[in-house]
Amino acid sequence: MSAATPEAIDLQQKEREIKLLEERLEEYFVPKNVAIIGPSGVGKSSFVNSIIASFSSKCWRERTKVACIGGEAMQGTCHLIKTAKDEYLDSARQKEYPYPTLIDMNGFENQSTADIKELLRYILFGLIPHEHKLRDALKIYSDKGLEGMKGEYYKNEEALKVDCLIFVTSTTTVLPQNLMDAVVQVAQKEERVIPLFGVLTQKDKIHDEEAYLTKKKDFCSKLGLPENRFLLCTNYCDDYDKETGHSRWNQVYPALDVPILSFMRQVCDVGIKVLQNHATLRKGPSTTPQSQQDPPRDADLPLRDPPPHVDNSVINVLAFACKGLVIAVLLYWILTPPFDGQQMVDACAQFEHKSQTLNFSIPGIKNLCDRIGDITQRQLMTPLMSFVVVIIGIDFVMPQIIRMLHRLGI
Ligand SMILES: Nc1nc2c(ncn2[C@@H]2O[C@H](COP(=O)(O)OP(=O)(O)O)[C@@H](O)[C@H]2O)c(=O)[nH]1
Ligand SMILES: [Mg+2]
Repeated sequence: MSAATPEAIDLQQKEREIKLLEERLEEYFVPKNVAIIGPSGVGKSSFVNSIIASFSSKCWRERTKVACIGGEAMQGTCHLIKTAKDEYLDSARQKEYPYPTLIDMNGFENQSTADIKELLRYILFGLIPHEHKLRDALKIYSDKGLEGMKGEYYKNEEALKVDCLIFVTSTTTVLPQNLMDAVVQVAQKEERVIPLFGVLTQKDKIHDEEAYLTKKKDFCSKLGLPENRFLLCTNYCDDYDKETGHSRWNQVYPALDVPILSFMRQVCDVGIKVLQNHATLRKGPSTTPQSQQDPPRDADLPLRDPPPHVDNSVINVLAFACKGLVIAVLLYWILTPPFDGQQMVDACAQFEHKSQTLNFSIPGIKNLCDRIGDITQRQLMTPLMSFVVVIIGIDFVMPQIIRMLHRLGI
């Protein structure tokens, strides 16, 4: 047997990693909202694209815009961009798994000011919608303060409530201590505690191993990251294409994918979850007075009454019950005979009595009267209800069966 090429081994490793990731994803149904934060130019958008490429077996594709170094676009568009699994996955089989929704954020610099922290708070609670310009939110804060922010965003659904936050910076830049401070405070020290991960990009640019190790140590200790929550990686980028002499447009690079995939397996683990997830930013008293000038410790900001927690499975059962009720009422109405069943029963009783006393029989009417129970509505109830239960049961079970077949690759 001929020896496998290094590329083949890498591809096999990648497939193994995807399988391991999917085994983790099998443990729950709703995709996690994973947000990426860090200062501009460190490779956040490249990292989002690299995660997506690592999930793919075809080729890298641009899903979120990468800035070009030195160009005007370097400042980025500063939007919050959500990319859900249905937009980025290639195969129907993979779409059956709750691959994460990735949230790319441009516009944060190395600051830990009150406005940055408040914006971050709104983002983490999912109140800033897809494609919203983060600089607009900061302008609202500077023009109208917290009341302005509340007026603008409290009405939004908590649609993008963040389940996991990845702080990205690069091996080539100075650690953004202020932004790291802000993230630790808002994501880790308030009521709702969000799991934090850290990524250092531009592994390909490390020349001084010792300086890198010092940076990694500082980065991990500042963010409180254990080894399993840290990743050093090279992203899909022009530099890597040049190094390999290939183009990412036409392929994936398993050597870049494998570390990213095993990191994402940690990020997507069902056990890594938000503490006090029910907490909400909405309702209750304003945080305005102190925060406008000398902000209090953010941990002290009052978090408001939690909304009633409604379990999705309860909603599902209620929806099925309503559907069952509607079908039952419709069928009852359709199948009700167009005559009064009781009159028919009485007529048959009289016929029975007369035919016995006068000793005669009319076979057609006798047959009809023998089967009277079948055509009056009361007797229809049992088959009717069984029918409804079977229909609803199929509704409930079919999606699970289809999902299982997809997973088996059928
Ligand atoms: N050499 C190298 N360049 C990278 C890497 N990641 C990103 N870049 C480059 O860094 C620049 C900024 O990347 P971008 O993803 O837009 O950064 P963002 O502003 O944080 O979203 C782009 O030119 C990327 O090609 C990497 O791992 N290695
Ligand atoms: Mg970007």
